[in-house]
Amino acid sequence: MLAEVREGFGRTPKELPPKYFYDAPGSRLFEEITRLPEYYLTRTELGLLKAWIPGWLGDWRPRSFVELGAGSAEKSRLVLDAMTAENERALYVPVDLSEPTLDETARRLRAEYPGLDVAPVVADISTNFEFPRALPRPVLYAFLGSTLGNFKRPRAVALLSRIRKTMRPSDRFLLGADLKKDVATLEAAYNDARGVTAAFNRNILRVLNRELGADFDVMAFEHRALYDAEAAWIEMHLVSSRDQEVTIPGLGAFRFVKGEPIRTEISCKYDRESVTDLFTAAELEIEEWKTDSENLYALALASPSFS
Ligand code: AVJ
Repeated sequence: MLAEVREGFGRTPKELPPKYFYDAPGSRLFEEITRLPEYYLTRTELGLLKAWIPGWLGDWRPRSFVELGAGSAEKSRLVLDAMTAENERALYVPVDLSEPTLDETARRLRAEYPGLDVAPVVADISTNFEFPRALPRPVLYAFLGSTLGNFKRPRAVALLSRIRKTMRPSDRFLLGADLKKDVATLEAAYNDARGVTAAFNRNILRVLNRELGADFDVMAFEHRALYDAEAAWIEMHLVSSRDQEVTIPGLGAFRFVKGEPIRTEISCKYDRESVTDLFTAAELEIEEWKTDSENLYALALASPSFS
């Protein structure tokens, strides 16, 4: 963590990796975000999963489900229901950064689904983590919630390629992707009226204070979220509300001038063309592309391409 913060704070503007949002309070704040009226992503994705998963998994019966960034696995139940519908045994491999979250998820799901084997993997998917290979086939890999959007193109392609390398012809990859749309709708989703996203954003400074002994004055940074239409991503910033100095033990002192931002997150927005571009670079091809009636969000189901 210290090395990553050193690297991010060496840039202009300063940056922090978004994975550090999700300590226990941060994960609770994120859950709260998913229920906000402005944050259409989670409920729209859930609607799409409800509409399409039973049909997709009825014709093609996966025996393993590997989910990246599984978290509390709420949306995963739709897939698990379909996999265990005919009393078949199934294997669920939730992959997440947070061991306590995974333990809790595994405990609950084992109690709820008697036919399900749960084999959680604690891993940071943004690094060179190796996907498990010896799994009952076919395998459904999924990366939901539009979390791929936290990665710029090279790292998104690298992650997809690592998944692709473990895929056999009968395996599939399911992606949830937030779509490009009008700026007002996008910015409102990251600037909610109740200020939950602001609290979520600032929480990353509390994480640095606790984990690294830094001395951020958390309330001296303002939340900001802006859509960059050219890059097609939302950027979240924490903007220094005055000239100030922050000390991070092991890294030294950092000066902030009034108005200076720390970029804490990018959240890429997609269309069918940009998803196809990422998939093609990773040797994946779209088999199904489904959007909601308002074109807010998409599910893409992909197979390995052999060209
Ligand atoms: C979990 C990364 C998909 O980018 O929409 C929510 C995180 N940040 N509100 C997103 C988030 C601010 C979320 N992802």
